[in-house]
Amino acid sequence: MKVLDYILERVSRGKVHMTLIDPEKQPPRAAASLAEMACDAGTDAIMVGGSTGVTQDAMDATVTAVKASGTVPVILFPAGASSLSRHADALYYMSLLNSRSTQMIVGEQRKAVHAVKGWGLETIPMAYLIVEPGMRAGEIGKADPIPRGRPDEAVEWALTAQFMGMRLVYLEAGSGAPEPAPPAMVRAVRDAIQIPLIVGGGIRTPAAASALVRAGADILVTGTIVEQTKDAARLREIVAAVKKG
Ligand code: 1GP
Repeated sequence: MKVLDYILERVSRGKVHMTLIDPEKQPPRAAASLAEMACDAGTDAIMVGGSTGVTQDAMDATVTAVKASGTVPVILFPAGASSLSRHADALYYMSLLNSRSTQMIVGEQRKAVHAVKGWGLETIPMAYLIVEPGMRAGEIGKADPIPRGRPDEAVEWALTAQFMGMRLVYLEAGSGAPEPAPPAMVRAVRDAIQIPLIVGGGIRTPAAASALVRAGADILVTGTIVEQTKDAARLREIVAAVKKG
């Protein structure tokens, strides 16, 4: 089964949780333990990536370790063409639509084509939209972040993505953001588009997770909470809040 079909099937049955693991934050063996913990907690997929210069070797080592200890698909979430791995199950072929840099919209994507084609890696077209504050992802991506009080702007970007054929839309407040994307923005986007909506960045509590899924997010992504606390109970509570919808 293709990973996109797996995601769409899960989304059709309920809310979905994904865990982000950044290869820069810990060695591969520790990443494997995090993946195991996340799978035990009920996460539906592991995303591997980070905002800053992860080398292909680091990606390969982490993806291989995570695949060996996890039980769910491993999807690349790369900052650019130099941080890919042939060992993943799929690659989010992301375009940072609200970047000021063509490199982040189509340039890195163009650089990646030969490796991706050669490896036969599944590509999942995804629009990546940075919402204030955006954190490192916003800086590295040279984004003009969507203001938190402008759900209408988020709707315009998300519809642009859908009309261009993207299969997923990701509203990203940035890893470690003080607060996630506003639920009112999530609701406005959910009401406007027909494709699944991913929300990530700054989700640390079951209450925040509940508010976002109730606002209409189909998929929630958490990273920092697992990496920093390694708290399996906290992660289980967040996944449970997501699944409860
Ligand atoms: C970042 O949305 C993800 O791309 C995860 O963010 O690390 O804040 O959970 P956190």
